[in-house]
Amino acid sequence: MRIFHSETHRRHFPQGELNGGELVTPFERPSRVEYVLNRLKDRGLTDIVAPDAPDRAAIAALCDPGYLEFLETAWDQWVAEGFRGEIIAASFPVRRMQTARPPRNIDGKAGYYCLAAETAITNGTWEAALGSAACAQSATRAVIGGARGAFALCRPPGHHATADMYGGYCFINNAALAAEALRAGGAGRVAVLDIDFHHGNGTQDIFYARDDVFFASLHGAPEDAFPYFLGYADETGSGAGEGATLNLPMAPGTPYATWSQALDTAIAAIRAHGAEALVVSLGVDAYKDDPISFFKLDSPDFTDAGRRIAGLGLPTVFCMEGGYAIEAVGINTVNVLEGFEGA
Ligand code: 6XA
Ligand code: ZN
Repeated sequence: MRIFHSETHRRHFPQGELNGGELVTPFERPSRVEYVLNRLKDRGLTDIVAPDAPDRAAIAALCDPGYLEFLETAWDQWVAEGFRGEIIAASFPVRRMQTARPPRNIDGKAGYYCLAAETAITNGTWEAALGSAACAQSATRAVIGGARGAFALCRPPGHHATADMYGGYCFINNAALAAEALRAGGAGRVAVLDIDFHHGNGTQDIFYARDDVFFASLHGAPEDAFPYFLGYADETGSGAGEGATLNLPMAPGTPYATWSQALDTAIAAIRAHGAEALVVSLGVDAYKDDPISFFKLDSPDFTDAGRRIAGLGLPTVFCMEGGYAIEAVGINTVNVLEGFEGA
């Protein structure tokens, strides 16, 4: 399997994440990638290459122009304003406020374009997000070119990012870029299968009213888990997209026996939808020892999940999302890929 990895991810390394009222070292940190790379190499998956330059036009087609301009210029504006810390949004356009008027002030603008305050922006965040997007784009190109599967080792991740908001460690929605590129590459219908512990609110939002991109997500129930405000089972799509969103929220303590049934449900729905290509939002934070999640998957379960996904028989782009049990992140990620390859 061809693997795409950009060194640029290192440029995004905020020092602080707002967690439980403290500023802690972010769970989403550069070393995650090293663990995945080391495990890939240990297992003989050594076809690891740098992506092509990002396709900026495709990113512009996916995202709101004001949002992209914000991401690209935020750090310089923040520094020019005289702020000394990292960009952490603190004011948001919530219920009964103005949601269509981005402020001029950079502190206000950050809140306008942010959906969750744990995620800091620093010098280099934009470049890292572009490099991450480039990995997804190059992996998709490989699949369009005939590969059965390709792995984009995306960092920062993407599935919480909407067309105009960052948060949950995400800035550009890599899985959505991949899905759009697969469509443009000739697939009539595409599916995004999100197995990260957290609901892929950004991906759902981007495709909610469309029937050409099916979205299925297995995740911690919104009553109990980030991102809290989306991912209920009764969100099924709107307009032409009615029926093309499938949410499978699960309770704290969910074991693989239950999770794998949900996976089979998602797989059956993807088959029924007639998808010709697949994007997997590959987070491994459903792992039992993940520090910020509450499912109980063990490492061999990820191999089994990869095998089941391969059963769809679809050309597949894997995009890295979350997973924070640092040493197990490499094992669990590569287990999914090996399960897929071996099937
Ligand atoms: C914020 C938790 C963000 C979780 C991000 C993630 N308290 N998403 O892993 O998949
Ligand atoms: Zn996650």
